[in-house]
Amino acid sequence: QVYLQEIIASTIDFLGFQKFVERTEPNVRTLSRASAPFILSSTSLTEYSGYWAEHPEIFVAPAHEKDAQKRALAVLKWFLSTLKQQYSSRSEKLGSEKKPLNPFLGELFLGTWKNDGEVGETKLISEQVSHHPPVTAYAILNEKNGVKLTGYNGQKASFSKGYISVKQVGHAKYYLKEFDETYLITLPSLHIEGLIMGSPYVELNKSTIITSSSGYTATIDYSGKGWISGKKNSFTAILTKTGSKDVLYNISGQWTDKFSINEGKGKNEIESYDCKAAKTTPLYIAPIEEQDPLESRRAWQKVQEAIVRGDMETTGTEKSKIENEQREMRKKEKEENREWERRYFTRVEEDPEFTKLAAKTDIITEAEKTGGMWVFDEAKFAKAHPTSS
Ligand code: HCR
Repeated sequence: QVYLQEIIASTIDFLGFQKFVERTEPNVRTLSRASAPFILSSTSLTEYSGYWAEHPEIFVAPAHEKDAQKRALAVLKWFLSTLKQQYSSRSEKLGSEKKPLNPFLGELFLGTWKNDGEVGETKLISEQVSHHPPVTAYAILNEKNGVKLTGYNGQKASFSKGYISVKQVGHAKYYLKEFDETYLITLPSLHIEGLIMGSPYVELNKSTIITSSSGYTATIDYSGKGWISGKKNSFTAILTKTGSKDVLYNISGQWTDKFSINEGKGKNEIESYDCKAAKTTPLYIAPIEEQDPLESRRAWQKVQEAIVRGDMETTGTEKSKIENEQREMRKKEKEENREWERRYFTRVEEDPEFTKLAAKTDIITEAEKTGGMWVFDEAKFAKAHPTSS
């Protein structure tokens, strides 16, 4: 019981839903500032943006596909290949899902995947663009292949009887320079399972839509244990021409295990993918002493070391130092009537590319506007990295 309360409380604390819970779940309130060591991760949420491209060769593969239909399939395959990293890598590495560090406004996580040959370098830029509500924006750039992924996401949680559901707010855009083609990707909802057994893990629900400016739409439907296949982390996906019901390809399997890609509606397999066998490329991150003070691992160093040691007192003290410093900064900005300048992203009222493609998806526009829409700002990037591009 205490374990469940601690997890719910910690998720509330993290996703900033104190007020809602104070009204609906008063027992949980007293715990909402506490965090038991067994659920804490030493990784900040800004690092999660890297999960989009841990297989850089799959990330850039669509750039080499001349046929538009096969290109749309390659984008779908890349997206599916990211799910295991995004939603189950903590459970695999740490034994269960953990609560990440809540990034401060302006926090950065920068890195590079250095691949040889055709793939080349892929840069990761992740920035916390909002603290209340928490929103992380990212850009992943592979100049050699002309591939760019940009996006942002926040989360909204709801609770009922120890069951945590998380809705993601935001979207991603995958861009191919050679074909001047954009794919708008919606983000799946998720819930936390295994709470009763004391080993929380993520299960995805509902669906993801990927719709392209070239006229293709992929729909991925998630189902967990006890659904059609009875296996956890299951999904079925179809690729069609946008607006058509004719299935060009269908894919089914488990996003943490194996899936098979079939032509048409039936079981005519043309490829299979083994999520467990696919090797990831390590992300190169500058040594701490060379990092900007706003870079995640430098800023959180003392907290992270304390979490790893299991030293909860130092964890609390060092966390409070960061939080107090941030509070002071926000106070000063308010007094001076200015806003924190985001380093790589800009808030916009409307993103025309998004508006055009979003009409074909189930993205709720109001939700998208929570805290603004964030776009990668090429001019800011060029200023910060004069030698790239
Ligand atoms: C919900 C979650 C924080 C947000 C994490 C997101 C949605 C962040 C964006 C990434 O691209 C994908 C992603 C993957 C994670 O699965 C998801 C996290 C899972 C748990 C965490 C809660 C805030 C922590 C709950 C407390 C634990 C102990 C269960």
